[in-house]
Formats: sequence, C-alpha cells, structure tokens
Amino acid sequence: MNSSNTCRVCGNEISPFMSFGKMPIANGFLNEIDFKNEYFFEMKPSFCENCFAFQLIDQPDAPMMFNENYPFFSSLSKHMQVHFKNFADQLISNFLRTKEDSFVIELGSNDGIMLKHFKNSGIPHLGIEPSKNVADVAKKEGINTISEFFNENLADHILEKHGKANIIFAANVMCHIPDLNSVFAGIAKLLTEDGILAFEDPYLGDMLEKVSYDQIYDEHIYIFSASSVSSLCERHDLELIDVIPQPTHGGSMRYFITHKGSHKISKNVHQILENEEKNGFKDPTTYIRFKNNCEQSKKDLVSLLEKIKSEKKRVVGYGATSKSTTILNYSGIGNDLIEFISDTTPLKQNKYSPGAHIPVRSYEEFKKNPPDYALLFAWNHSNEIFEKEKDFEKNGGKWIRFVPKVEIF
Ligand code: DWN
Ligand code: ZN
Repeated sequence: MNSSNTCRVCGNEISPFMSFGKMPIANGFLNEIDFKNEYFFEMKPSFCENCFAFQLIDQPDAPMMFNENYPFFSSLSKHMQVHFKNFADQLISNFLRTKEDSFVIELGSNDGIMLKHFKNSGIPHLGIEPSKNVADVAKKEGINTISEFFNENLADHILEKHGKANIIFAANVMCHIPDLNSVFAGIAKLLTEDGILAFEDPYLGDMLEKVSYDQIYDEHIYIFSASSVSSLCERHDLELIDVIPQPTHGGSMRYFITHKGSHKISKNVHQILENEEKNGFKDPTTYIRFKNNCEQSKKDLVSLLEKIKSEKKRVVGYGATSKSTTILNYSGIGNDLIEFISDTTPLKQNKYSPGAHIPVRSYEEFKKNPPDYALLFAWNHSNEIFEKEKDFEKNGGKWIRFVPKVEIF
C-alpha cells in the first residue's frame, strides 16, 4: 500500500475531506472462489492547499492494479480509436520537423491504440506499458513496447539506449502514477531542448461540476487541474504552455508542457488558471460541497433502484467500467438491485464485479434478454452506445444515468 499523509508532490501535510469507504481493486474482476481473499482499502480523497493536487491518501501497490491480467483494452471503443488518431495527427503535424529523425515515447501505451499511428508513419517510437498482457497486444502489431513502470531510473536507461525524445505523450496515464516527481524528473531529462510533453487526463473541473465521483478509484490517485499541473511543472523547470479541453472520459484536459522558456505560453493557460481560482478550486470548502453532492447522488441512485425493484422491473448495468466499482461499493448496490453487468471485454465476462460481486455477462446476453432499464456505467461512451442501442430504446428499454444527475431517460 502506498499511503501518505503528506502531499506526494510537494510534501505539505494533507488530510482527507471524505471517505468513500472500503474499496476493492477497481479492475479486479474475480471468480467466486476468490471472494474470501479479496483485497480492500479505504478510499479517502484529499486536496493539497499548497500545490493544489487532488489525491488519494492510500493507493494499492502498482502491481496489484497493473499486471498480466489487466482487463482494459483501449481499442475496444471505436470513438476512442478516432480520438487517438486525431491526437497523434495533431502531435505529428505540430511538433515534428522530420519523421525519420525524430523519436517519440508514450507512457502507458496500452494496446498501441495511439502509438500505432507513429509506427505507421515510420517514426521511431517506444511504448512503455506495465501491464504485460496489454503490452503483448501492441508488440504483436509491431509496435516497439517495453513492459515497465516509467520513472527517473527507466528514463536514464532509455536515454542511454535511444537518446532524447522530441515528444513524450500519455493519455489517461499520468493520473495513475503516485511518484510524479520521479516521472517529471525523468521527462525533463529525456525531452530535447524544444521537445514537448503532451498528456491528457480526466479534469477536476468536470468532476466537480458533474459530481462524477466515479472518476475516483484506486488507479486514479490524482485528478488534475491546470493549477496542480502548473505547480508540478515548476518543480522541474518545466512549463505549462497550453491546455485544450477534451470531451473524452466524461471531460478531460490535454496539457502541453515544455522546458521553461522554450515556447510561448498560450493565453488559454492564463485563462484557465484564472477560472480555476475564481471557481474555488483552491478553496477547501469546494471539496466539502463536492462531498455533500456525492452523498446526495448516492442516495438518489439507491432510492431509484429500490423503487424500480419494488415495481418488479429488471435492471442491467451497461459497461463494467473501473468507475462502476466506485459507484457500486460506495452506494452498497449489489446483485439484489442489478441482475448482471453487460460488457464487451472477454477478460471481464463470466467473472464477478469487484466488491459488489455482480455477475458480468457478455453483450450477447444483454441483446438476447434486454432488461427494462440499463444503468449506464459507461456514460463517457454515451454517443457510441446510443448509436448502437436504437433497438433497445425502440423496444421500450430505458436508460438510467447518474451523471450529471440521477435520472431515467
Ligand atoms: O483511466 C482509465 C480509463 C481510460 O480506462 C483506466 N484507469 C481504466 C479505464 O477506465 P474505465 O474502465 O472506467 O473505462 P471505460 O472506457 O469507461 O470502460 C468502458 C467499459 O465498457 C469497458 O469494459 C468496455 C465496456 N463497453 C461495452 O461493454 N460496450 C464499452 C462500450 C463503448 C460499449 O459499447
Ligand atoms: Zn502539494
């Protein structure tokens, strides 16, 4: 367990502003025989008043979360495939002078969903992906990948072997890594003088506004704001030069970072920092309000599901997301309220959801026996899902969502 009562970024004292209670490994889908040995930790978020890093007090050790059984494969979403193609195109056209003489690195490259576009353009590249089974998928596609955790040490090895990188990028990865100082120190060494770090993660502003507290789970040790990213950069002589909001994963932010003084700072950066200040991101009372909103959202969801149960209607979960582990365990929702969760990932199917132990079934079962209500756990993929579920709606099926508020629609 990685526990800290001091801020992992700046060392300031921190304390939790709430507890979500006992949580299992969010992607620890399990068999019945493993119920008795299931691992739990108390999930308590906190906020650093010095460097503004929103973080968990405790996080399970990395190999408990990312290992050869990691069940999340980015390429399963068609919309995310398009998103990452666009991200790759943006980086190639804006930040690479030549293709062949460049070198790019992706941290947490998963199944190669983004890096393959660099490979296909003949750009020397390296993916770093600690979950071996996922890294193997990328390797099979001919994408150069090593299965390691990135830190300053690994950066030294890469530097020795490959030299400096023109672009380092990461998507939905940085917020998973507890020792960001080691990661940023490594990045500062690895980036060429005019190199660029581009990364994106769920944005604190969206989470506070939409009460999407399901963004918080073991893997997501941080939820970033521009203020916290900017403060982290300063510690490493780096500089936040641009930010671009993204619609993915329920509202994300893409950050562009360089060595200090090497690029012009966009006005977006000044604007977002001002907005965050104005909207109370640095004010502890904002987080007390968030806590109250989480409690209300949980009450609303449980009473809606209980009402539906009393009407003897069927509810099935749609998407066994990591996020659903937080919703189900914080709200105490189990198999009595949700019949099963439908998911397209073979590694999750015919297992049970972490902690709540709701059976996970294939998508074919959802199609064969559609419920009265589908609880939209994969709400961040709404557009993609609604496109393919027109029949469900036509046949009288209804959706339940809990972001931005609990409702049937
Ligand atoms: O940061 C992270 C993000 C990027 O991905 C990781 N820590 C883990 C993971 O989080 P998640 O599990 O909450 O991600 P998704 O993308 O919301 O998961 C969607 C789940 O729903 C997958 O298991 C696939 C499934 N799904 C489905 O059954 N039918 C997804 C779609 C689009 C569908 O149509
Ligand atoms: Zn701090």
